[in-house]
Amino acid sequence: MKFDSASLQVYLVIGSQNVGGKPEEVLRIAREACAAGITALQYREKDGSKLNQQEKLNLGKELRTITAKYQVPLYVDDDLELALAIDADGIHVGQADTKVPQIKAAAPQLMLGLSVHNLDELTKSRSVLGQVDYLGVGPVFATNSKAQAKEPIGPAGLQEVCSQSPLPVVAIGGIKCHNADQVAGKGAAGIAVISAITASNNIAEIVKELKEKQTDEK
Ligand code: 3NM
Repeated sequence: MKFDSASLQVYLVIGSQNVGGKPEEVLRIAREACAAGITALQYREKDGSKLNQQEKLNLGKELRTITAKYQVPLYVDDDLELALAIDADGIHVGQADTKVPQIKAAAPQLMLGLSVHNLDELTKSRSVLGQVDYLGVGPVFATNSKAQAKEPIGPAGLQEVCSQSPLPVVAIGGIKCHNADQVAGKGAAGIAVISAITASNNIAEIVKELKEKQTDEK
């Protein structure tokens, strides 16, 4: 699949650890969110995930089926083997994860996202940006969804990184309906969320609102 920055508009990140360890909840939310119009989905088993390899593989395959049905690009967080095994469209890595050149060499067909938290990390990543499709930048606001999240950079910090980034940016961290308008207009192509969607009782409505806020402010 060829990368399109429009796919960053409303990007759901999800793993069993975000929904009380229940794979069937991941699937329900993924189905509802895809039907509601999310533009990308990242399967992220981390931060206390209790699934074993086989369970991850099973869940990943089911997510592949759902996302394929809705033509939503599927990324896997920091697990190249799993990304290849479930035929994902892409992989997302952090600064401390497997390095970009190794991933690109092993799987040139995968789209590739890289997390960058500030200008310093952007500068340090310059040499590999030619191999990367988009940057994940955050946390913009405080978040409870990631273990050892860094200090929030705020909308101004986001704007600063976006202004220096040669690549499209998806903003992440603590973004909800009530603060999404502070993120819009700062140069990001879209927003990535966990809890705004996983904790919602009305996923269709939340996805619609998050999308509208993106479109309104640009
Ligand atoms: N990465 P929520 S923040 C997975 O800053 C992730 O790189 C972050 O979850 C980063 O939308 C984060 O619930 C968690 O705040 C986002």
